[in-house]
Amino acid sequence: MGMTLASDADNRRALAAELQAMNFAVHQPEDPPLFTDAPEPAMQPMHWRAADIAAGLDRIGEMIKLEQGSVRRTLRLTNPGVEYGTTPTLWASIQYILPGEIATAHRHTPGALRFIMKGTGANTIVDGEQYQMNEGDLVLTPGWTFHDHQHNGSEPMVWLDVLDINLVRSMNATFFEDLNAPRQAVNSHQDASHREFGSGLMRPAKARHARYENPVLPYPAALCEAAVRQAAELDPDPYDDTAMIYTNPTTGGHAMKTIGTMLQRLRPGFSGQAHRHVGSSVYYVIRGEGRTTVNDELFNWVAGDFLAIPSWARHAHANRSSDNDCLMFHVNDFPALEALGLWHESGE
Ligand code: GTQ
Ligand code: FE2
Repeated sequence: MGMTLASDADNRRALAAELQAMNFAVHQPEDPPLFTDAPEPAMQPMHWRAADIAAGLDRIGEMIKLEQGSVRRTLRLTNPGVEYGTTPTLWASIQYILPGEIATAHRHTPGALRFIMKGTGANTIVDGEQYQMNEGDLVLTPGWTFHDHQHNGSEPMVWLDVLDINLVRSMNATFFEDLNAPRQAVNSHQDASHREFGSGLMRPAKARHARYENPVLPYPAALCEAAVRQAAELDPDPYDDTAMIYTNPTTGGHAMKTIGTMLQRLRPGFSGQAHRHVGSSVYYVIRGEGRTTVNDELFNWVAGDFLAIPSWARHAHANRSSDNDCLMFHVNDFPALEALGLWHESGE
């Protein structure tokens, strides 16, 4: 036959121009596949060293001033594969506050957490509840709560901030408001939410401070470390040894609905198996010396370092010491994935 049939590809190309004017499209031969067989994150595995963080903090301490309504003085952890923030969902930054300074009151719909890395003497106020922050504490700032921080100590204070800024941004749900005063008024009882709900095993017969989905704002270091120590007497998980999740004591679920938080201990000599799962993670090494392989990269880390692991990367953790344990604070976006029915994992 003399007639040549137009190929499907030719037809698709011809349609493209015609449909574009009406804001329609059909899949073109040169377009990437609609679906990948598995996640292919642009986010890269990362390692930030304690010494570099210390140098960066010195620089921002010298150069950046805190004023009413100014953005915080922070060192943000960046990634060459992520345009904005630390992972596709999260921002992790290290906040540096000097004696006498105030980080003034504001609120935003992205939720935030602080994990105190170094120092003493700063307090935060979250919707009127004041809390004196100490090393190893986790303090939550639920979305849309007013919060401000003041440092009354004598040495600089350092903490990790993690916010779900990228997740909230991708859903066009960002709101922000400055309070027209440096600090909020303080409630009569400090850490009232902790007093009512902080045991985790008992709850008040008549709750007075259950204002949020999760009523608890502070997770004091001593309590959380005791929980990990208690669980570490049991056999290790083959991948993570002892990993305890910070929970909402009223539901048993995650402390925050989008951001996951864990305290993880690797016993002396522990060498974990490799596995992979969806979700992006940031680790802060509280103590110890260990090794994490991510895909084909090897990261030897020490106390004060940070790591970031992309979704679906094969990874394994090990303690490099046979005498001392490792303790890590692990932040991730697992709760958001679980809530959306997207959790997926596989052992290797
Ligand atoms: O302390 O309120 O790292 O609003 C980024 C945004 C910290 C804070 C950050 C913030 C804060
Ligand atoms: Fe904030």
